[in-house]
Amino acid sequence: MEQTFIMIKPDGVQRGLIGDIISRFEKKGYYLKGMKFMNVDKSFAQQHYADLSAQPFFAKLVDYIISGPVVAMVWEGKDVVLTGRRIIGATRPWEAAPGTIRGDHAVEVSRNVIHGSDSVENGKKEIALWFPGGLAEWKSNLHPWIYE
Ligand code: DAT
Ligand code: MG
Repeated sequence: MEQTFIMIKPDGVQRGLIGDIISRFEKKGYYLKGMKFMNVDKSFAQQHYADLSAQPFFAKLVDYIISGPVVAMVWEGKDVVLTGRRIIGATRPWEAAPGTIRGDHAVEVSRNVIHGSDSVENGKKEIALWFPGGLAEWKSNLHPWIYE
């Protein structure tokens, strides 16, 4: 089973979307394996978005991520990386389909509410960065009702 790193960005927190977002992953049949409500500092945000450091919007992106608390999570399940990205919707909210998180709740690319890992490999890196202390271990009793 795959794991992905999901973060509700400061705008998602301020706008009261935490419950809605968690619900979508929970109801789908994925398992929450880690969750922290926290502020991140500048160097941590720069590390998380290191791949984008050459982009013209990098400084603005880092300032946005450190502008308030975020919800950092690890979700586990079959194909959760790609399917999680589909639940989140396109990076640019005007291209995100209705029914996706960004399609339903975001307008601007620079206020797009949520982050999700874009590959299994990057998911592993991000989980190691955000959850160095490890993850919760559990399995739902409903597992056989969700997975064959
Ligand atoms: P995603 O978050 O969908 O994986 P990404 O990794 O390409 O998208 O970019 C990371 C974040 O950077 C994205 O969620 C919002 C911000 N961003 C991307 N393109 C931007 C742009 N042209 N202007 C401002 N912010 C941008
Ligand atoms: Mg990305």
